[in-house]
Amino acid sequence: MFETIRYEVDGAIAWITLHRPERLNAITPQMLAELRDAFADVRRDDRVRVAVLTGEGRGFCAGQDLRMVDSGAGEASTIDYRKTVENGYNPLIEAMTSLEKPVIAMVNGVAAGAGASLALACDLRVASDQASFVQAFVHIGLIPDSGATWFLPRLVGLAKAMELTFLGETVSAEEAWRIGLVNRVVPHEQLREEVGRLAERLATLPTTAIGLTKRALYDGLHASLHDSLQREAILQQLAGQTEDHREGVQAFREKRRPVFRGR
Ligand code: LHQ
Repeated sequence: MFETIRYEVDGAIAWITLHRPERLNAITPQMLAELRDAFADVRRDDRVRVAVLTGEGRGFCAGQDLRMVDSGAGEASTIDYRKTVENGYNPLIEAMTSLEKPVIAMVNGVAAGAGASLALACDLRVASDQASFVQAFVHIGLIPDSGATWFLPRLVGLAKAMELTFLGETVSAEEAWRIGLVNRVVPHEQLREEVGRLAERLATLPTTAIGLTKRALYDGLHASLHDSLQREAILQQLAGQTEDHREGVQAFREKRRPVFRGR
């Protein structure tokens, strides 16, 4: 049913693959709509406890498809950028960050422009040693969008965020790891296996507690300590009512490994 992405559920893991390899998975309006639908499926499907976002071929995602940006020589583009961002990209970024299940970016190759933003909107980033990141916006006279101005300074600090966005230089996977842009770098041939292992591990953890932790961390980024303490109390009440919490405590008492079912 999807044309520009692949969506496969394997056990508790949803694999979402950007699928326009000949264009380094550059983003079209159709791809944005399909990604929004895919993340809605992840949200709805109780079997799914982890999502992985990756790209087909040698790129992760090259950002907005620039062949669709019609800017005749010397003229301003006819696209309504505000609408494209507000109705196309922003709901996707919000769907990913408000999803109360962990999302891993499996960064298999170059992530540029809004393609890098998609990786930033995931909760964890595992990069191939062949991956790279480019804040490409400046090269075409645009500003970073799809959350990049929010995520970048929080991940790498303001000074580095300014440098990356002003200069638009390519950041290698190793450098991305050094500055805190990615969680792990693995040899390219082992990427799928490593991410699969990480996803499987996350899928055996108490999904509700992880989802609520994600919510608390995101909300906490723009809250006072007082508000965060209050939010923790409210969310802890929710986590404390889950079967997984009961199972965790029981397993501790019985000195065995817990079996979390995500309920
Ligand atoms: C592409 C693209 C691409 C189409 C490579 N589009 N074909 C923008 C506008 C409107 C509103 C909302 O927000 C946005 C947000 C944005 O995302 S702006 C930023 C858009 N992205 C870029 O500026 C990145 C453009 N691409 C590149 O700089 C390079 O291609 C990178 C650094 C990604 C990769 O470089 P290489 O590894 O050297 O590959 P390549 O350049 O040879 O690309 C391979 C093919 O993919 C090539 O096609 P061809 O037919 O010549 O083989 C490229 O034209 C195509 N491609 N990016 N964004």
